[in-house]
Amino acid sequence: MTMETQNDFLKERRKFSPITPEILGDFSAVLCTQGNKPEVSSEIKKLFPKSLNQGFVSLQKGHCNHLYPLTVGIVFSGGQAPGGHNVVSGLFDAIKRIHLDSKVIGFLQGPDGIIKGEYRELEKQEIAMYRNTGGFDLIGSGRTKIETKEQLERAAITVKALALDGLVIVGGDDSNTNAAILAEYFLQKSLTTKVIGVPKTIDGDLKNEYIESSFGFDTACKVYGEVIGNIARDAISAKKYYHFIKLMGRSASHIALECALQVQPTLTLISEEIREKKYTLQRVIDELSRLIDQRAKAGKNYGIIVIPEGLIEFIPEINELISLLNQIIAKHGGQASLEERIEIVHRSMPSSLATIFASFPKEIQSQLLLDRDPHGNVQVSKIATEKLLIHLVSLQLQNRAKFVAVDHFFGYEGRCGYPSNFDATYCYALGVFTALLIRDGFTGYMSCIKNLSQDPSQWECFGLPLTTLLHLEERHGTRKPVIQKALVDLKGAPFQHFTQNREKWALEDCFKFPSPIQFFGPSFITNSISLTLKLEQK
Ligand code: FBP
Repeated sequence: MTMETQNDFLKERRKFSPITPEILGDFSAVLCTQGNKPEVSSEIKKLFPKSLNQGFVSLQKGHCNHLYPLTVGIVFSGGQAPGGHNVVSGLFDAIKRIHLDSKVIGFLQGPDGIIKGEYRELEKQEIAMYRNTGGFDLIGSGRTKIETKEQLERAAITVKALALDGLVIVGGDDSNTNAAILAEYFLQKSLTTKVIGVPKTIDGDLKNEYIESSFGFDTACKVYGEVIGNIARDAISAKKYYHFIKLMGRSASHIALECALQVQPTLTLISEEIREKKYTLQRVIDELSRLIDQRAKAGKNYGIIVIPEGLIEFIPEINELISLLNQIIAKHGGQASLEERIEIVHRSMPSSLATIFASFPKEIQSQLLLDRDPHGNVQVSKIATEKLLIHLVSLQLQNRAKFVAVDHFFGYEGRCGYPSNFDATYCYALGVFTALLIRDGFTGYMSCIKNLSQDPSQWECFGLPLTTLLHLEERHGTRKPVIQKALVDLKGAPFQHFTQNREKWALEDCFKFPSPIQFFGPSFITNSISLTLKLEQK
C-alpha cells in the first residue's frame, strides 16, 4: 500500500488498538499446556500416526524463559475474509515481544507461494499500513491445495531453506485439512517447523462444538445486512419491485440466515431446510408464487427475497443433476465446447433430469456446464440462481400478480470490507495466540478462541488438535481426510428464532435497516456481535 492509497478514514482506523484477552498480557508468565486427549477415529489414527499424541492446549500460568528469535511463515488460503491482516499484525507483534530479532515471512498468492518458494519478509512499516484493513492484499491468497507427494516435498524444501520455526495457514475447512497433512508430513520428515491453522471463512461453516465462529463472517454479514436493508427501504418506498438477492456462502446458509435475522426480509430460503423437507424446485417456485399472490391481494407488489448461494445443490433433484453433470464434465469436459457439452448432456441423461435441464434458460445451462473448481465442485457463485428463480416464478404467475423483479448477488462486496471491531479484535488475538503455540512447540493445531460473546478481555484461547476435526469422506473415488462443513442447525437457536417470526415477516413488512458498520461511537454499537453468535451463546 502506498501513501497515495491512504485516506483520512484509513489513517484513523489504523489507530484502533484491539483489546487482547487478559491471559495474553504477560508472555513470560504463561505457558501453552497440553491437557485431555480428544477422541480420534482409528482411520484417522492410521493416516496421522505422528500427530496422535496431541491433547487440547490451554494457556496456564507458568514461567517461560524463551531466549531465541522465531522465524514464522504465514499464508492466506482460499477466499478473502475481513480480518486477515490483523492475524498478521497480531502474530508480528507477538513474535517481536517474544524476541526482537524474530521475523514474519509472508508467502505470496496462497499455498503456491510455499510450493514455489515465493515469499518476502514483512517489515514493521508495511504491516503498520495494513492494520485493521480488509482484504488479503498484503501478500495475496490462492486456492491451491498442498496434497500431492511432490507438493509436500516442495513445501518441505521451502520451510527448511527458511529455517521456519512455524508455518501459519489461515484458511477454511480445506486449508486446515492441508495444515493437518503438512504438520504430519513435517513430523514424519523430522522437520522442526510447527504448523498452526487459523479458522477463516466468511461462509461461517467452519464451526463446531469447539470453534465458535470463523473470522470474517461477522463483517461480511454486516456489509450485506446494511445493503439488503437499504434495498428493503427502497422497496417499501417505491412499492414496485421484488428484489431477489443471492448471498455468498458456498454450501451452508449461515450468511443468509444471519442477514434474515438482521433485516427480516419478506422471505429467506434456507438450503438446509429445503433439503431436509425434500422440496423439489417446483415446490420452491410454488411457495414463492403463493406468497407473491397473497401479498398482491393485500396490494403489496414488492418484497425482498433472500437466496443462499448454495441453494440449488440442496434441492435433491438438482443435486442429482449436478452430480451427473460433474461426471460428464470430468469425462468429456476438458476438450468439449459448450455446445458439445449441452449435446452430450441431452444424450447421456435420464429423461427426467434432461427435462429439468432443458427447462432452464440457456444462460443457466451454460453456467451449470462451466469448468469445475480445483476440488471438482460446481462453482455455485457463478450460477445465477436468483435469475433462475425469477424466470420460473414469472412463468408460474402468468401475469396473475403484478410481478417485476430485480436480481442482485452480494458476495465479493463483503469479503474485503474493513473488519468490524469484532473481527479486528478476534483476528489480532488469534495471531497473538498462534505465536505462543509456536513458541511452546505445538504443531498440528488450530488456534482457537472461545467465549466470543463476552468482553474480549475474558476470551479464552486454546489449541485444538487438527486431527480432532477430521474424518474420511469419499472424494472423486478415493477416501480422503476432510473437515466437515458445518451446515445450519435446524434445531439451533438462530434458525428457531427465524422460524418463529418468518410468517409475520412475510406479510407485514417488518424490515429492519442495519447501519453501515460503525467504527467510532458507543461501544454497544461498535462492538456488537452477529445475531447468530448472540443467539447461539444466549
Ligand atoms: P472460503 O471458503 O475459501 O473462505 O471462500 C468462500 C467463498 O467466498 C464462497 O462464499 C464462494 O462460493 C467462494 O468463496 C467463491 O470463490 P472464488 O473467490 O474463487 O470466486
